[in-house]
Amino acid sequence: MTLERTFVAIKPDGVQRGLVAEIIGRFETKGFKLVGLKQLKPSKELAEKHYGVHRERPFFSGLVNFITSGPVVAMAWEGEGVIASARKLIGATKPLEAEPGTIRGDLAVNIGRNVIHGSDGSDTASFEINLWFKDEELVEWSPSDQAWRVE
Ligand code: 3AN
Repeated sequence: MTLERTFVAIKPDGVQRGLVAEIIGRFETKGFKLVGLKQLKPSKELAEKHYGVHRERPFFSGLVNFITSGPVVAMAWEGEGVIASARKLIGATKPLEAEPGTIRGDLAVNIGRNVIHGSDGSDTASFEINLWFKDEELVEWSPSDQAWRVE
């Protein structure tokens, strides 16, 4: 079994709409392990690094303004296959195309207000976890019921 970690962030719209518990619950009840969690108002520098691949896109400055506008709940989740699974739990970027049952499919309607971010691959997951968290903010622990999740 290869354990992976991924970065997930509840964006300001998700926090403002009171969806934090609902969203964390989706990952918790799936069986993934929370290894990092904090709420912050991201700096412009952090937001620009995080969305660096979109620097040339027309929505870039709006995206940076939005993500820096309010609280973001940043999380690192661990588990087998968690990077791809988190993307499935999150659903398609355009919420109207996201399947019912996914976070965006159930909780959002608009691409610019799609409530959540999840790393799209192993390189971005490591980059984003290192960008958002210091090493000492990530907690190594073993769920006491692990034997009931994974054989
Ligand atoms: P995802 O978050 O599903 O990986 P990306 O990486 O294509 O999607 O886009 C990053 C973020 O940029 C999206 N979550 C969305 O908030 C925003 N975004 C993408 N495309 C647009 C767009 N056409 N207009 C406004 N915001 C957009």
